[in-house]
Amino acid sequence: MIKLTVYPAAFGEPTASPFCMKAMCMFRAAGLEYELIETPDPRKAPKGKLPMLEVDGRVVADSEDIRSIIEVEAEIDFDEGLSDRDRAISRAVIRMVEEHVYFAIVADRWGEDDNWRHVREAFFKDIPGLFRGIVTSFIRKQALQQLRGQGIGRHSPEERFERVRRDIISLREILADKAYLFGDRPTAADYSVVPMLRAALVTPVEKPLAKFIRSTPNLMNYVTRVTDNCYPIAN
Ligand SMILES: N[C@@H](CCC(=O)N[C@@H](CS)C(=O)NCC(=O)O)C(=O)O
Repeated sequence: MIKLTVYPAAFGEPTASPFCMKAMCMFRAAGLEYELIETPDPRKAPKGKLPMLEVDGRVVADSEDIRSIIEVEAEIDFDEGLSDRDRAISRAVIRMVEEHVYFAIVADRWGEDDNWRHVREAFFKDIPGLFRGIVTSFIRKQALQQLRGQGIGRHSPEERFERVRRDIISLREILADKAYLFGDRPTAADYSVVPMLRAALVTPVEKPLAKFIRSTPNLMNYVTRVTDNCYPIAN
């Protein structure tokens, strides 16, 4: 049995992580059986991040490699029927949301004090009260250092929003009036983009990024469509 390890639910989402959500959507789309394991602690994962997958004695880190495993195991191609050009755009879109939009969301959540209070409560509630303050301050500091290293942490909230606003406009234009990013059926990019848009939307204290997504009707309808049709069905 394939085992998928993800973060537990948070902020009304089945898992706290958009990458874990992407993996769960891909499993649903592939119709593959798997055992879901939840942990708040990613330290045992090969790259210290989740999701992580275990199959035939192998441990696979990273949702991109998990995608490849799912496609091989289920003998499917999530992007079947897409032209080479659309496959290339799909890859670029996935990179944009996972390597740019994602970090803007992390900055909104971990960098801003109003959201950080909620993040600390939601993600670290199992740490005993006595240590929680010290441990979570340390983890937050590390996260903020990573944001500086990545680059987005060097921008002000206003600059950050302006950069990510252009990404959302790109998504709006690629989607246009289609049901899914590349036509009338979901493909790999949808499993990556919608968990990321939802992560912005469910961030407890609403930031300009979420407001902008909310004010974009085709994207909001798309989020609802993908959630209804591609998210794992609750037990
Ligand atoms: N490229 C990875 C990114 C996964 C990722 O960033 N996961 C985050 C949660 S959303 C994580 O586990 N972070 C822990 C850490 O950075 O310490 C993927 O696609 O799976």
